[in-house]
Amino acid sequence: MELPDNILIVGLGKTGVALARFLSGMGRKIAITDAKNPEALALPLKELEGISYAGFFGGHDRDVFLSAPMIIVSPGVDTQMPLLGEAREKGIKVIGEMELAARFCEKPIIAITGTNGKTTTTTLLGDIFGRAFPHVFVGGNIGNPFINYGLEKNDAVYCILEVSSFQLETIETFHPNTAVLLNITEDHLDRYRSYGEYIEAKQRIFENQTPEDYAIIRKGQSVPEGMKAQKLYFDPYDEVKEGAFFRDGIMHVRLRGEEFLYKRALSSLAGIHNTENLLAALLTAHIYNIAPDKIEEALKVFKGLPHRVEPVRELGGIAFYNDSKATNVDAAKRALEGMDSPVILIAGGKDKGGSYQAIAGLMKNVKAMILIGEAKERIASELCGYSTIYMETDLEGAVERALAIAEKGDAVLFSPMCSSFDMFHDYKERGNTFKRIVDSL
Ligand code: UMA
Repeated sequence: MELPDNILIVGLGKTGVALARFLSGMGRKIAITDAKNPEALALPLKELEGISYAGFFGGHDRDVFLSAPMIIVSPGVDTQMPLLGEAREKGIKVIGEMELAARFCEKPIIAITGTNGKTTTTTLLGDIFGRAFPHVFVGGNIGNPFINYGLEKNDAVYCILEVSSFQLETIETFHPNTAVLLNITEDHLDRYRSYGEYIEAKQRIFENQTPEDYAIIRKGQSVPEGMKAQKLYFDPYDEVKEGAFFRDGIMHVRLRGEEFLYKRALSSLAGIHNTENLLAALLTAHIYNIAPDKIEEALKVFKGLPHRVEPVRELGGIAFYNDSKATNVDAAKRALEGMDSPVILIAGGKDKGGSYQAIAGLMKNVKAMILIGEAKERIASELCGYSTIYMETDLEGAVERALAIAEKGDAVLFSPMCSSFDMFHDYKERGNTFKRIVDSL
């Protein structure tokens, strides 16, 4: 891709820092703008030491947006922002980091999206492929911006990428050889004008695929009309002719006339949602003819990720679980489905505009719900009558309340159903705070 001499980067988080390094390495003059002021950006600014750039922090200036021939946005930047609209009208090229990185990557891409399970599936696939090939790049929404691929002297055989709807919004040529769509449920309705708009963004993962490519899809999930890739389905309940399914404790992969069997018990990841993640990963691995013994090794070793129904501690017969990554209602629903003891649910955070009703049917197992954060009133109004509700001002208060009302044999589950940005930097900081509070009890 032809890059102009001057480029504006919008957002100085992980993506902005990686973009600045890449573009300055390409000899480009860069400007960086971020809505936050320099004090709040102390950490990323430190990472830019040694790089030359013009910084415009503490807001977004119109002249800055309209003066560069190309603007590259971070995923957290709303692509409907009026200043970006004005820039496009003026003929300024506006693209996202994922698209830019794709233009500099000649390796086959395996991309994974879905509302939930994408980090788990991406990490497991990275592990499986890492056993079969000398080097694979694992990145994207997982926390390692794809543009870092261009920074490494890269001998990766494959790029395995977690991609979010935000990243897919700004693609043009991004072309995964295999695209995995795990599931779509309501999320990010604070960014999208409708659920339909969110679905459309997610489905763009298939947009540039050709008949040589594969699309791996949860059976029953709607896909765009006219998509060209070969579709393979996975289903945790029913048999599929070709694809992957689960029956009587065995995961089956049927592909190109062969069938491969894996005991579900090889993996310690619990829950039907994880069966879905495993099926999607197995099917993807078999597309690339990875040997079953390598896949089995990875299944046995992979113990799941922190902040996803992570056991923290048992205290007086009460088990505490950190599920801070449950930033939407569907993730909390999956966590509740996996609990076989009575639950004290701690939830709340920054509201994303969706409905919380999806867990109503599971509330019979919830002895009490303790709510915190900006969303607490709305959650309470949607779920009152299903369980006893307590309101607390912070996570400490919520954990203390949970300890006071829990009995031996109960589980205290912190599954917020909301993003963390009302009180924390991100879900990791929120989960670590929860673990620290629980450990100090
Ligand atoms: N900012 C502005 N103007 C705006 C909006 C944001 O200047 O209008 C600035 C913020 O002040 C902040 C910076 O942009 O300083 C943050 O940019 P960002 O939100 O894009 O964050 P990054 O650190 O670059 O992380 C992003 C992804 N974040 C989001 O999509 C919100 C990370 O996914 C991803 O790991 C990383 O790029 C590398 O690809 C996180 C996430 O929450 C985990 N993703 C969502 C999800 O999984 O549900 C989509």
